[in-house]
Amino acid sequence: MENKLKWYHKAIVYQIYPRSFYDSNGDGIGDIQGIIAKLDYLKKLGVNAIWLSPVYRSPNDDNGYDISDYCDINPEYGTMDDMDQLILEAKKRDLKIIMDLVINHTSDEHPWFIASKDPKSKYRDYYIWQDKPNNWTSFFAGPAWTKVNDAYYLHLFSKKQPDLNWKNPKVMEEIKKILHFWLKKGIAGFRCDVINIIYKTTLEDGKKRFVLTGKEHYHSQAGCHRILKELRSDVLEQYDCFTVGETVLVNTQQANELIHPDRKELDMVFGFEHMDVDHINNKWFKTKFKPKKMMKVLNTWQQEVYWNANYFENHDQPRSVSRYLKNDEKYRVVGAKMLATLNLSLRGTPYIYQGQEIGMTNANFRTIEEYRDLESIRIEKLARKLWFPKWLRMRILSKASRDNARQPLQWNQAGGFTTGNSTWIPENPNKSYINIEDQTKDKNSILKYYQELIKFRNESEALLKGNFKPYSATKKIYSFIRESNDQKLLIVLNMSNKKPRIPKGIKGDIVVSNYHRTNFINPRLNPYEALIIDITRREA
Ligand code: ISL
Ligand code: CA
Repeated sequence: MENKLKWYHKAIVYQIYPRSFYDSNGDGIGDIQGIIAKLDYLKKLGVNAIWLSPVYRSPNDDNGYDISDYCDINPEYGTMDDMDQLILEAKKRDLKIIMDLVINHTSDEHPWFIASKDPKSKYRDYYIWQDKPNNWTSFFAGPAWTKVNDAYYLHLFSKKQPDLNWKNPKVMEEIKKILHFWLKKGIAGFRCDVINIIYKTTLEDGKKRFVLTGKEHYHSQAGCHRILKELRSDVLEQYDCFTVGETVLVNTQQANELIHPDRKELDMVFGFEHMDVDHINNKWFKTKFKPKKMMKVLNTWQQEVYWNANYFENHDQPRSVSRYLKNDEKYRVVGAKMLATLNLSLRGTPYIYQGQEIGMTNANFRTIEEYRDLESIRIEKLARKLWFPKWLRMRILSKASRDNARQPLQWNQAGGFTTGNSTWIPENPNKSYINIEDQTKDKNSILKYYQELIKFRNESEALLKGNFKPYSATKKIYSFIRESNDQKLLIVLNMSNKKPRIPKGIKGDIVVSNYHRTNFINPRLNPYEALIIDITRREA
């Protein structure tokens, strides 16, 4: 493995949610010129690649995850010229661009779908039409079928996101053209949206479930593997690029079946098992976060999966400081640094989501009107129908809504996201004390810690390519070893707000510490303390 590492194994990827990153023209919506304006900021942070959530033409039912033209840019974000300029400016700075590839579904406003409503159209079979719906349910709750005239079409997400029919070879040809279009422009890969559910083997009724009835008919099917192999051999192999799959509901075996190099499908996948440890049944029913459960999942993935895509935040997940820290006011700064240490020292390619590098928090909206995400709005309606009281509905959303991660990035005390006087989604008032400008000046800030940690990682053989060995996983402390030929590191993380004893026998040189620790005289770890200890020359 060590010798086979490619650039994307060593890279750190920064995810941009364009709508909320930086607004260059004062309309309250982030845009491509805004990204160009901030490339130097990203370069200074030290990341190597940028994954852009969708910027394609879209009616924005699901903020761009509903595409109406794959080879055009959403006018709210700019033009194709802006996009070409972004690719060029990024290249000048040696930053790679990864595009979001959403090919499970299109928008219902895509010309293919509009045409396919006519049963006689040659586009009819681009989508999945039936005279009668089956019992499948959508990821956004409710039935997965909607009626148009006398027939029903399948949509695993919103009804404005009809699923493509991957049994139709013409769909494959269309998508190949789109891949070539973008790769020829010089982009370096794709993050492939819900890629493991694109192939529907049968349309029979599913086993009744609390969520996602029907999934056994489309989850990680043989047909999906065939598609991925073909896209790779016929298109992707011709370019220096990589793919990371967003793969819902996969276990480690299924992950390996998608990414093992011998199979020639994807290069890595985002698993969800570590995101599932703080809820029962579905993400809306949050339980107390127990670090040990997370440690167990991470140990399994680290040891069993060929190469991991490591992340703790993205545009669908609540903010990690609000989610995993007992008191995110008191411990936000040390806690964010501890989580950074975890994210950047696991084996695999780390992904950082915009705002994570300054410890941005959940939204704390007070009214339902402040929410923008279609999923949140749907769930709130559903909960109202079920007589959930208002305080409970608001509480559920405040913990689990995707809008928690979608507030504008906080550039300075006034916000600094836009020059206009409104933003498409309310800003977080805590911008006054959580923002990039302040943290650039403060040498103890989360941002500075990220910069230093990234530098350390980029120079560390063990972190870049070493193997992973679990050391201990207790209720509070997570520790593991990363070892390469010439370097051996022990990572020790207190994932609690308590002060547990440092595990016995730990010696070595402290090379990273979020408390400026230089020795082990204090035998207890501070709340959320994180240490990287060089044990190359000592036995731990
Ligand atoms: O957040 C979720 C719903 O509760 C996830 O299940 C999410 O829908 C799933 O991870 C798929 O996400 C991706 O595809 C969706 C899009 O809405 C998400 O933003 C995207 O990341 C449909 O394209
Ligand atoms: Ca704008």
